[in-house]
Amino acid sequence: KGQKPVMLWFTGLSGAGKSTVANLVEKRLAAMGKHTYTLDGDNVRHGLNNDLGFTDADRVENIRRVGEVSKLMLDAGLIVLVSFISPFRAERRIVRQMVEEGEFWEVFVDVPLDVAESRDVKGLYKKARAGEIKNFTGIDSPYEAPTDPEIHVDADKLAPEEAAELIISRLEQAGLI
Ligand code: GGZ
Repeated sequence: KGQKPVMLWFTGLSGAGKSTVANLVEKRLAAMGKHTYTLDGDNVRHGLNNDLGFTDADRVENIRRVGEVSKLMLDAGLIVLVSFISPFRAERRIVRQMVEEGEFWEVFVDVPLDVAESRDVKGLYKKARAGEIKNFTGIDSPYEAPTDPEIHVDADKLAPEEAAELIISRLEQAGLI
């Protein structure tokens, strides 16, 4: 039945579950025979963006480059899953404006800061609180929550599988897959 290209732009705090949900969505899409690519810190910050850190300016540049690469992948016809904190509203808006109407879906993976911090899967919040990591999102660097996301995942209440299911069904409803 084919597919239409779309950018699924996952945004949210460290530890919110962005990559977990994005990976589950990608698995589901692959099983349906759809062509996808996932961009995240693991495959971008160690390569293309290994010159960038976590100052505001570096995060802006990180997102700008990721947006440009995602757009190329969109042009290639892929469903692109993009998973970065992308903390600044203005940067997310710039990426939205780089593509056609309806091709940018903001997916807000929403957990309260105290929940992300209490999970602290990688121990990064603890380090940030101790001052061992500077400019940590939610601690001493801002996170600007989406005001009007295409999909709002209440990741505090939904299991990752349920979140993935929600996203897949919304893509089906929109006729993109
Ligand atoms: C936030 C940091 C920081 C600081 C390292 N602030 O949970 P993780 O570990 O695996 O994901 C976080 C990742 C964030 O990188 P992004 O490229 O998504 O950020 S942005 O979109 O803002 O450019 C975290 C780790 O890198 N990390 N230092 N100071 N997250």
